[in-house]
Amino acid sequence: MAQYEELKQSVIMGQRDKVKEIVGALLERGNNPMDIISEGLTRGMLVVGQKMETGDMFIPEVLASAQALGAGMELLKPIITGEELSTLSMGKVVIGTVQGDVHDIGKNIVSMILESAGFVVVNLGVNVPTDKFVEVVQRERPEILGLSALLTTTMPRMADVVEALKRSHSRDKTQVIIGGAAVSQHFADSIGADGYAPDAISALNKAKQLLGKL
Ligand code: B1M
Repeated sequence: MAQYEELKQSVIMGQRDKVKEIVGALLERGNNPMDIISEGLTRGMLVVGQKMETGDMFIPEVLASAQALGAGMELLKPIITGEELSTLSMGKVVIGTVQGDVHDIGKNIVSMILESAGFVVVNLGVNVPTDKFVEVVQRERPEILGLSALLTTTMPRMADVVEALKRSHSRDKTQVIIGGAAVSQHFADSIGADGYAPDAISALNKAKQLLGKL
C-alpha cells in the first residue's frame, strides 16, 4: 500500500510531523493499528538500521528517525490499548532495557502489545541496573520479567539479572523472557531464561504460553 511506503520513508527521513499526519490519515481510513506499526513504522526503522550499519546514516539522523517513530506510536498507543483491552488481567509483567543500553523502541512496542492484551505492565525504562530489576521483582511480584538488549556488549547484563534473581530467591516465582536484536534462543537457553521472543507478537505469545493462557 502506497501510504505504508510513504510512512516508512518518513521514518527513514526522520520527519516527525509527516509521520503523525500519515498515521492519523491511516487511522481515519480504518487501517489496523498493528499493520501501521509492522508495515510502516518498523519497516522504516529496519532500513535505518541497515543504513547505520553501512555508514550511510549517523547517530543524529538515527535519533530523528527514532523520534519520528515515537511520535507515530504516541497516536497509536491509546487506540491499541483501548481497542483490545481485555477486562481480565492476564498477569503482571515487569519490563526494562538492561544496564548500559538505551534502546527502547522495541521494548516499548512489546510493552504496549502486552498491555493491549490485558497484562499489567510495569515499564522500568532503559539502562536499568541489575539490582533495580531484583528490587522491583521482589516488590511487584510479577509473573514475568521481560529483559531487552540491543547491544552485544549489554547482553551479559541479562545473565547477571537471572543470576541475581537466583541469589535473592526470586527466580522460581518469576519467568524471564528476553528479546532484542542482539539476543537469540540459543543465548536465552545459555543463561537459563524461560523464553526468547524475536518480536512483539512472539513476546505476547510466549508470555501467554508460559502462563498456560495460550
Ligand atoms: Co543503536 N545500535 N546504538 N541506537 N541502534 C543498533 C542496535 C545497531 C545494531 C546498529 C548497527 O550498527 N547496525 C548497533 C549494535 C551493534 C551490536 O551491538 N551488535 C547499535 C549501536 C552500535 C549503537 C551505539 C553504540 C552507537 C554509538 O554510540 N556509536 C549507541 C549505544 C547507546 C547505548 O545503548 N548505550 C546506539 C545508540 C542508538 C540511538 C540512541 C541513536 C538509537 C536508540 C533510540 C531509542 O531506542 N530510543 C539507536 C537505534 C534507533 C538503533 C537501531 C538503528 C534501531 C533499533 C530499533 O529501534 N529498532 C539499531 C539497528 C537494528 O536494530 N537493526 C541499532 C526497531 C525496533 C522495533 O526493533 O528494538 O529490535 P527492536 O525490537 C523488536 C525485537 O527485537 C523485539 O521486539 C521488538 C518489536 O518487534 N524485542 C523484544 C525487543 N525487546 C524485546 C524484549 C522482549 C521480547 C522481544 O521480551 C522482554
